[in-house]
Amino acid sequence: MDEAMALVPSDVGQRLYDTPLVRVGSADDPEWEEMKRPEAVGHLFRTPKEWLPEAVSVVSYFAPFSDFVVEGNKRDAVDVGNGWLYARVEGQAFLTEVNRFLERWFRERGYRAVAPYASAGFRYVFEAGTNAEIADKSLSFTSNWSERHVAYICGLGTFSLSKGLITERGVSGRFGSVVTDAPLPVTKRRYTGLYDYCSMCGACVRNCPAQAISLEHGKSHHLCCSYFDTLREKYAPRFGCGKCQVNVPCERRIPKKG
Ligand code: B12
Ligand code: SF4
Ligand code: SF4
Repeated sequence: MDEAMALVPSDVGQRLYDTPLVRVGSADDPEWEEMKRPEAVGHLFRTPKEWLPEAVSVVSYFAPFSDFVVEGNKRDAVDVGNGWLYARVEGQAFLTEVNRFLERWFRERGYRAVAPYASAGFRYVFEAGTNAEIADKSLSFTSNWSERHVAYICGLGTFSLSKGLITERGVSGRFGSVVTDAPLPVTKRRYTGLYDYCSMCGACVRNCPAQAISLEHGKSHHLCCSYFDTLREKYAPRFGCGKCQVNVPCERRIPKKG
């Protein structure tokens, strides 16, 4: 965090991320096609071979948020911590650079590589019909490269009630990935179920200021996103919330069940 970015002088020099977790998936994994099912990501999703026809491996990483980011977002039940705001905006810009660095790293060694989320071909839609570039106006809250679904296939972790992906280092953090034709050792998934790492404890339900999560119906992207819109003005040019990812048993680890 440098002086130009910092909201208050004491934030200068703070780190946003801890050491990442890295896992590798096979581009031939039959799970990629499953992502096109409407209940998974939907037909917008592009498999690794649709991003790079020669694809062999997918490298997916999780960058856990630092204490500065996580602890700062716990101080108030509603107000968003400075670190969390930086992590959403500058922290994501940093990961976009990491994704591009990974592309270059493979290319300089003679391999092909594409980082979909950092590429010009990445597409996402929030509320249905709001993205002019997406022909199917019925699609909502989806993308052509969902980093959590990619991480799930690559062995990084499982989904949860709050819809965040829980890794061995918890849910508080962000994901990135690169598709390459480099042959790499594939990680064995340590889970079989979509929600294996979630204890269904309900702490995220109680934390959510938008009442967007319930034990009965899971998480509503619509309520979460509408709440986000109310925060954009308050924190402009930044935004964020993430109260479902702090002060919860899955914050930094796989929670105990029972
Ligand atoms: C659109 C989007 C949003 C939207 C909608 C959320 C969403 N999940 O789609 C909004 C604006 C609400 C949002 C909010 C936030 N987001 Co967001 N967002 C994205 C984005 C750009 C695309 C997500 C996407 O493609 N979703 C696809 C849909 C289909 O996902 P889904 O509905 O959750 O999937 C369910 C179904 O697939 C279902 N399912 C049913 N049947 C089946 C069958 C199979 C086989 C499978 C696999 C699944 C499945 O299970 C899934 C989970 O329940 C990604 C970046 C990216 N490129 O991935 C970041 C991303 C998901 N966001 C992220 C973060 C951090 C946040 C916020 C914390 C923001 C903040 N800074 O405060 C909040 C958290 C909200 C929450 N509780 O999840 C992180 C996730 C971190 C994590 N640990 O999971 C991502 C990956 C960004 C990143 N670079 O890391 N986000
Ligand atoms: S707080 Fe509890 S219910 Fe919510 S995602 Fe984490 S483990 Fe699951
Ligand atoms: S990001 Fe905020 S509004 Fe969205 S589900 Fe999590 S706690 Fe609720």
